Amino acid sequence: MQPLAHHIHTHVTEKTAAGAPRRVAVVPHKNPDGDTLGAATAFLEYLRSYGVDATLWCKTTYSSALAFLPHADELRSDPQLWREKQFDTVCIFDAGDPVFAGVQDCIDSLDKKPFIINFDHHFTNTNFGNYNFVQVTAASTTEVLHNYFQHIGHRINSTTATSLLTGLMTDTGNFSNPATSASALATGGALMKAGGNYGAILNYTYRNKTLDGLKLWGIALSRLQIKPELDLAYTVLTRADIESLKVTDGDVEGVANFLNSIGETKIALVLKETQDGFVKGSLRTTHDDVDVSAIAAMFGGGGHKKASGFSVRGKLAEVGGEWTIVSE
Ligand SMILES: [Mn+2]
Repeated sequence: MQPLAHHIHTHVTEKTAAGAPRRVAVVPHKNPDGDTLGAATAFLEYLRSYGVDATLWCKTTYSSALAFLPHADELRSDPQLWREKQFDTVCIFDAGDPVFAGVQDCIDSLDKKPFIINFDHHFTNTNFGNYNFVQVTAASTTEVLHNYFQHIGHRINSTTATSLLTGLMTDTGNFSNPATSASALATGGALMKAGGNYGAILNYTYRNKTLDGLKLWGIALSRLQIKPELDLAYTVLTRADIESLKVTDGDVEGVANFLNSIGETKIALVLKETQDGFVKGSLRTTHDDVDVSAIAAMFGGGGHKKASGFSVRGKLAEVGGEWTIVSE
């Protein structure tokens, strides 16, 4: 058995000094995607099977596309719950650090510093936990968690398999983007065998486009520009675009992934205005000789070599037929 996995399993399942079960916060990162919420809900199911007092908590709620996930309806977002529950252990999924996860303030509000367990696959992870189960070659945090369950010999039920398969499918673009490794496919196969509901995941997370969502894609595609000197294809979405249609930020997410299928350039970029006065950039590449996390880092962002992002204060403006970011 892998020692670290064994230590984590022992920690979460053992009783506290007072003889009570541990009080564990299970935390997906804010604005949760399929990977972080899939991992967190799978971990919640695992903890419950050992009688652990586990609470699913996230700073923000999830999109309707993820409402099918088991336990998603139990998700709490009220910061005062941390004062009430006084968690002794905090498990964070798919986040490079607790600030990105959106729980640093909550951790600081506890009377006693909690024990932190960190499950992730981002190579920018700061190893912020007391235990860090971080595997940067994994396609998703749910693949990391699947490895963890294998190490401790935890048998996966169909509910857990659906949660884990969701993260694997959403982070690999249904096994199509460069994160799709042999082990990702093998893990996907194992999860389907364990009862993971591939069809339901596909219907909820992918075949879920609305008419207004597709119209937004139309706007994005009509503004598409190529910068040959930067090997870049880019487009922009303003608040006015997003607010003129009944769409959520989730509807915009797939545009960068879609632009990544352009063969003429190596880098895809989508700039979108956020509600709070920022411009968010989503960078993608399919090429091994390009590291888009380095580009994101120049703007204070981060992420993966092939998928990264950044946020800068400002808004989008069209100047002489070209879009730029201007400060307000
Ligand atoms: Mn992930």
